[in-house]
Amino acid sequence: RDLELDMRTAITEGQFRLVYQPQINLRTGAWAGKEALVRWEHPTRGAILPGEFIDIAEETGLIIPLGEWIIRQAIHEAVTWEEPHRIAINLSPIQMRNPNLVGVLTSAIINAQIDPQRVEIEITESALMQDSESNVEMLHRLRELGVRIALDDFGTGYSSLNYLRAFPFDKIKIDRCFVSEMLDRSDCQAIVRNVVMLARALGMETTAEGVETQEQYDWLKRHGCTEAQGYYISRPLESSRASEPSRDPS
Ligand code: G
Ligand code: G
Ligand code: MN
Ligand code: NA
Repeated sequence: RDLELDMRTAITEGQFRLVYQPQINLRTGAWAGKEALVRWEHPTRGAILPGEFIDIAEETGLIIPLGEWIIRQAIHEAVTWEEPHRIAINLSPIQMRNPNLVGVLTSAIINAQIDPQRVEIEITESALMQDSESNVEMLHRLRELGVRIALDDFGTGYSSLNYLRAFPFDKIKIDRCFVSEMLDRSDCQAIVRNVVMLARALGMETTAEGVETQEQYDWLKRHGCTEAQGYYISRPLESSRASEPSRDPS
């Protein structure tokens, strides 16, 4: 609970920063976008990963001011990059229920003069599970701004297929747990292959998460997955390095 108190001052004291993990286009080998991942540089505890503080931020409501800072910062940094890659921003389910969300995104986009098509919102299945009707309505309002919408951690929630019917996502992110085992387990491989086919049939792109080896990369490319993200392509980078020229790892 000490973390909660510390978090309240951390935003104003500038202790949060964003790192960016590249997503590569598997057809062209060029970087297509980057996912913003928040980091907390705690004055005495050192680096704290989101796994340790996002839950607390959600329980205490601090995710609202933190989430606003993340949206503004990610868009602000993305326009400084040499190449106009997409910027993917994770949204917590709590943020989805904040009526201010559309206003925050709109003003960030207008202030930075970024093409809204460069902005991609990542939401998880759990965001849709809770109070799904108003969340789907929020997704439509976000779509009206011109931003892209990705379904994150696909396959780890409940009744996933229903969400695909409820909203036309631009992209499905295939969860790391399937990708990391797909070459060793035929069940995981069948799931990845069929999610890619299903997405394509629905006119959605796919990003495989947690790609760590060339074998996984090649398999995904061969099977028509659109994009890949993971340590094999690149670890998350500082913003200043996130604008380095794209390169095909293979
Ligand atoms: O950055 P890391 O690889 O440790 O991320 C761990 C988890 O924290 C992931 O599930 C990721 O989606 C989440 N996370 C990282 N950055 C953000 C963020 O900016 N906002 C939200 N809501 N979640 C984030
Ligand atoms: O839930 P989400 O997909 O947003 O989480 C992203 C998290 O996954 C981040 O914490 C990031 O550091 C981590 N990550 C990114 N690429 C890899 C990878 O190739 N392998 C593993 N084990 N973790 C990864
Ligand atoms: Mn994500
Ligand atoms: Na994910």
